[in-house]
Amino acid sequence: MPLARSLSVTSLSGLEEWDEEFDLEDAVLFEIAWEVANKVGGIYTVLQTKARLTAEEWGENYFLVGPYVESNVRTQVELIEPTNPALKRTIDKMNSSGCKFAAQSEQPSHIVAHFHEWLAGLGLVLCRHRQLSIATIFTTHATLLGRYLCAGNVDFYNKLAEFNVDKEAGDRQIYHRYCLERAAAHCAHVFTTVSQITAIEAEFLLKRKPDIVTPNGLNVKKFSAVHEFQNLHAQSKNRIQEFVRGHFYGHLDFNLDKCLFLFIAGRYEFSNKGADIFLEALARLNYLLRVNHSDVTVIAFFIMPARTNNFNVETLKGQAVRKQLWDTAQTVKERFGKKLYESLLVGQLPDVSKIMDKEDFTLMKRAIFATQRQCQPPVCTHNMLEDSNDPILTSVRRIGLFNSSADRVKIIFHPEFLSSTSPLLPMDYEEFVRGCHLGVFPSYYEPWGYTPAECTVMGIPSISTNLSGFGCFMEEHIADPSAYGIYILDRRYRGVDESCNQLTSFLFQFCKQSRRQRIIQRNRTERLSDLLDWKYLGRYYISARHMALAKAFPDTYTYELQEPTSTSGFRYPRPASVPPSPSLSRHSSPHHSEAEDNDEEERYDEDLEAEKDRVNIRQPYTLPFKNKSSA
Ligand code: G6P
Ligand code: 1S3
Repeated sequence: MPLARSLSVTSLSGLEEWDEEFDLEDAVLFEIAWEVANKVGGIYTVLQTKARLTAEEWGENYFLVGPYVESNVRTQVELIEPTNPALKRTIDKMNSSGCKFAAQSEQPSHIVAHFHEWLAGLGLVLCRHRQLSIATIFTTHATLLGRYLCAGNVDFYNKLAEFNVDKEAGDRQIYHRYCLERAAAHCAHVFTTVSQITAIEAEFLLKRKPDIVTPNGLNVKKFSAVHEFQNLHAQSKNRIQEFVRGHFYGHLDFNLDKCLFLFIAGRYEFSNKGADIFLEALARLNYLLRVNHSDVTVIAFFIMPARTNNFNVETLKGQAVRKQLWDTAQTVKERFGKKLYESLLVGQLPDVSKIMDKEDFTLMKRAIFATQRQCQPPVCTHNMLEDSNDPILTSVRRIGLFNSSADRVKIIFHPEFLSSTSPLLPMDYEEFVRGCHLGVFPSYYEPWGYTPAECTVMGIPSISTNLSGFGCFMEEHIADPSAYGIYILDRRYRGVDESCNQLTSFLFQFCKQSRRQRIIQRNRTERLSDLLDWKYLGRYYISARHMALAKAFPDTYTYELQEPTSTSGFRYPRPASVPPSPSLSRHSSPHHSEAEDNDEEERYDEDLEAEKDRVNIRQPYTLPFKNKSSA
């Protein structure tokens, strides 16, 4: 079915509006990436979360093309016959003669092909080389050279203009891949990156300035009641606490109710993702909490996959011991309840000194005996294949955080992505994040950074940096990010040691918050989620496609360049109950009463919602794009 749509078009700043009839008739959109139904990293999340919005616009003319991985196809793909006859013939032809992107022979009038990352870039280069009549877009989610240079010991951002890119790529033996990436960027009708910071990087390393920045969004799940996500936090936190009870059996000498759960998660790039400075800051935090006699205990989780040989025995034993204690308590409780019931039946109050007999005590003593432990609770939950060279474990050995009783900061390294079927910590990633108090992502190289964005939409505060696309985006859109639980670490203008001190200070301030302050802060964090919704951010992708169509088919489409600048868009003002002094703005005002705070926050919420509607943050959106025929 040809698609004809009428969209109401509004500029980002909300200043200009016009209605434009345009139709994509027989236009077809292909998005091609290695991570289509194939989870490797963040690109999978981009495609998976954006799919619904794109399908709403393109309907059955939207196709995702990715690698055929049998296990993924079985779990993530529903096999169907294409309804479009031209496409069916094309696929049949490809199947029978090997993979030739057969668009030449069966071409609908207007094709947009959007390629993600260098791995898919070859297709784009071939499309242009073979002069196919296709509008092409290339999005880079990180540059190859940027990633490699940052992982080494290089002052990357200050040296951007000076790198001899060919030599650097050659030295790292990635010249062929680098050439492919650069060729795709240059061949594309429209070149995009996921953030301003990566746009600058691309301009220097790939030698083309991106035409438009396409920030990453998420599918935001809105709850009708504000307290619902807070309840989810409490439920998930209980489950993490259960795990901690098992992991620290025999050493549970800290108050779980005063225990804060911090975490870092993602691809295991030790310094690019900032695990190095997080560990250093934890060591400093441990010192501060100890000298200040704090009753807070911090448990920092590292969820980064590494090569392992499954869970280690001590960790599994911890959960088994916990389970055994639980079962013992249930058995004694049942025996106790039965005796109590029988006593009441004959009209007597039980003799409390006799209600538990010798057998009960033996059961309990045996269970307690099982919690005796000679070793410290393990830092790592798995048997690591490269234990002695592992960067996290090497750092832990250096800073000496071995989960001892005296330490206020404990470390748990879980070198595998989380799963709800795990015998150890049976939670999926989303549940785990909801149960934590703070996500810590002090990345040095992070073109976007989905992890802090995911925290935000779940109402969990996070630390990111001004070298990450997400951190810069939030800095631009929020007047006082830390008041909303968005802590942005300065890694751009400070040395490593200074950044580490700043990170320590963020962590220490966070530990000093009361439960009430944390609850208020989570409410504020969650308010930011509209900003990260594809409903809002999808407009940049729409714009990129229109731009590409107009460049490839100038006789049919026109596109008036009106690039939206994020600064001209929506900006969250400082929350109501935060005092104006920046030095005090990290917490909600301690001198306000709870009732005053709540009233102010509610009034603020109403104003904020009205403002979001005024600048059209929630509406479907497209840019000035015309079909020549309808112009
Ligand atoms: C949510 C729940 C509260 C709970 C609180 C714990 O807000 O609705 O019932 O007390 O979480 O917060 P905390 O920051 O201490 O985990
Ligand atoms: C890249 O994945 P990464 O973790 O290697 O793409 C992601 C999606 O655009 C982005 O969020 C991340 O910063 C990049 O680094």
